Amino acid sequence: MSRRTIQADAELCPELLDRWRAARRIAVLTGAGVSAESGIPTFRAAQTGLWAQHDPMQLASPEGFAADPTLVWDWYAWRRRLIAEAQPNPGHHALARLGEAHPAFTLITQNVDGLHQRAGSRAVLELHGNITRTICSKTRRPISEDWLARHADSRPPPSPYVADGLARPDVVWFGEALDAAVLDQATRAVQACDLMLIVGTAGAVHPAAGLAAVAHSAGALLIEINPETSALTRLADWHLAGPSAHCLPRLVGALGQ
Ligand code: BJW
Repeated sequence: MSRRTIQADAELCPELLDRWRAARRIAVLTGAGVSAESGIPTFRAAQTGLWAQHDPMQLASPEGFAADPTLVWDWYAWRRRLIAEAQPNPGHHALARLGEAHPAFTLITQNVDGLHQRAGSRAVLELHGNITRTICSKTRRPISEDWLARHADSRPPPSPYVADGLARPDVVWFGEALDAAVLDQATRAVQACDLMLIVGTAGAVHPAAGLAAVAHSAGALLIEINPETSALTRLADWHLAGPSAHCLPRLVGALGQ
């Protein structure tokens, strides 16, 4: 249980806004819920989540890719198309405004869709990579769009670098390590922040979810935005119980940003 729950349309209490205005360093952790209102399915929603329809270990693990690379490539190609057609929503735009307005602001995302950047956020720490980039499965070197277009009849295309390599999305699958430099920057940001905003994540996947506990242990105020409770709600000082495309613009507007 968070210490206080505020329903989506209830008045934002002055204490929360005062604490926010007093914050010197802000860190934000976002998850799939932020992009839900852009039409991108989340992972763990009971009926519509990606993992309700597909086995995560088949589609988002090195073992799954080795077993059936075409299945995995086609699934990511479908998601890339969905993301290319999507637009950032008012939640993404509100976070971009917040980042502009605040001198010490770090946006950490688990999302691979690039919608924060398309909304104008800069220096986004992408913990789980980015679906629009493609790498070699063996060397992890980047593969160009030109190479992919020239080998579009292979699913997946071969690697330009090694004979036994294949093209794969530059995302972090289960059992794979996150980029050490990105995780280190994120960890330092949450250790140093005095306010952490956690938006649209179930808090089920580590080490990303553990960042909330790091901020909590360091004494930061935690505010969660999520229509449901999550594994992180018990750490939150405030839980704004509503969709992020509604709550984020409201909060940022109330702060005059
Ligand atoms: C709304 C909303 C609206 C809806 N507004 N909100 C410690 C404990 C236990 C296990 C582990 C541990 N440490 C590591 C592990 C293992 C594993 C793990 O965490 N397993 C758990 C699931 C049990 N972690 C890993 O394997 C990680 N790697 C690792 O630890 O490596 C160690 C290593 C070191 C050295 C060498 C080698 C290895 C890697 C994890 C990678 C996760 N990858 C994925 C796929 C990315 C690519 C892709 O997109 O296909 O990342 S899985 C998936 O989950 C994706 C997401 O980023 C991630 C988190 O999901 P998220 O964002 O929370 O989404 P949902 O759907 O779960 O939740 C959505 C939320 O939004 C809900 O709460 C809704 O209510 C809410 N919502 N509408 C606001 N409108």
